[in-house]
Amino acid sequence: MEIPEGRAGVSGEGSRRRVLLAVPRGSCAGVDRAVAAVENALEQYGAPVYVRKQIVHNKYVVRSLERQGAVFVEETAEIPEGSIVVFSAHGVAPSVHDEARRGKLATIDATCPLVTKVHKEAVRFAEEGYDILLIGHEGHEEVIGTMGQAPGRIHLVDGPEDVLKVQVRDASKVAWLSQTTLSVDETVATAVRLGERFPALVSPPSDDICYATQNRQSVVKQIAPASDLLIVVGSKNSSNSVRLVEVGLGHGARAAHLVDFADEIDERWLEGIATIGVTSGASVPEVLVQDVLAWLAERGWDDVQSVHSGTETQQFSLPRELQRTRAELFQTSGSDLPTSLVDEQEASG
Ligand code: 2E4
Ligand code: SF4
Repeated sequence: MEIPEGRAGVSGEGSRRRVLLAVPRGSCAGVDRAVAAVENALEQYGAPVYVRKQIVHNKYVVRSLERQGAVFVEETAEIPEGSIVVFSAHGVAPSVHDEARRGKLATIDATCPLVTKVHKEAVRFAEEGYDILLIGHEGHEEVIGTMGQAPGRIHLVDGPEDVLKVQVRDASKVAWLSQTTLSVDETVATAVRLGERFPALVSPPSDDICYATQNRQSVVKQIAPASDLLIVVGSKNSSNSVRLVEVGLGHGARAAHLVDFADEIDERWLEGIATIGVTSGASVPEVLVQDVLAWLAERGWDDVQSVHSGTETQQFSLPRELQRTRAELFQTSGSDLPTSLVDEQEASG
C-alpha cells in the first residue's frame, strides 16, 4: 500500500485513527527453529530439559516454555550431570561445549544457522591469519559466542567511537564481521570508518546482519514518517527489537516505545494522535501483536492497514541432534551416559 506523504497530523486524513501494521514483523526462521527445538526436546526426552540462557530474548516465550518443563539457567555449571541442555539461538563459544562435556551433559545446539555462518567466517579469517574486527554490542550473548570462536583474534568494535581505539597486530591483515541484529545504517557507517582507518580491510563474504533484521528495519523506515506513535512489541533485552525503536525514531516517528505486552501501553501515549505504527521484534510471537491490536481497537484504532516490505520464505530444519535417542544424544555429545541409561542399555542388550 501507499503511505500518504508527510505526518498523519498534517496530511488530509491526519485526524483519522488508523494503525499501520508492519509486514514482515515478529518471529524469524531462527527463532521458530530454536523454540521448536526446546518443545521437541521436551516431547521426546521428557522434562526437565535445561536451556542455557534465554532461548530467545522474549519474556513470553521463556515463560511458556517454563510452563512446559524447560528450566532456564545462566551457566551449564548449574545443571545436574546426566541432563539435557539446549544452547540458545544466539550461539555459544566452543568453550561452552567443552564445559557441557565436562559436566556430563547431552547438548542440543539451537544456534541460529545465520549466527553459525558468522562463527564459520570468524574461524576461517582467524585460520588465514586475519585479526577480526567484530561490530557488535559489548556483553550481548551473540557477541560473546562469536568472540569465543577465535579467542584473542577478534576485537570488539562497539560503535564508531571504538574505530580509533582498536589495536591489531598487522594493519594489512584485517577483516570485519558483525552481530546479526544491528542497525543496518549504523553498521555501514562503522564499517566505512574502519575502512578509512584500515585501507586493506576485508569485508564478510555476505551480509552478517540477517535477512529478518534487515526486513524488519526496512518496513519500519516506511511506516515511521507517517507514525505519530510507533509501538514495537519486544523485550528490553532483545537487541533487534530495541533497534526497531531507534530506527523508527531516526526515520520520523514522533514517539516510539517498546512493550512486552499490550497492558504496558500507556493511555497517555494516545493523546492527540492519529496514526500508530505497530511492529514486533524477531523473537516475538504473533499473539502478542494481536493483543496490542485488540487493545488499540478497543480505543478506536480499529482501522488496520498492512504495510509490506518484501516477503520471507526462509525456513530452517530442526537441530539434527533431535533425531537421536536419549542414549545416542549423550554419546554424540561426548558425555558419559547417565547411570540410569547404562542400566537401561544393559537390560536391553
Ligand atoms: C539469535 C540471533 O540478538 P537479539 O537480542 O536481537 O535476540 P532476540 O532473541 O531478541 O531475537 C532472536 C535472535 C536470536 C536474533 N539473532
Ligand atoms: Fe537468525 Fe536473524 Fe532470526 Fe537472529 S534474527 S535468529 S540471525 S534469522
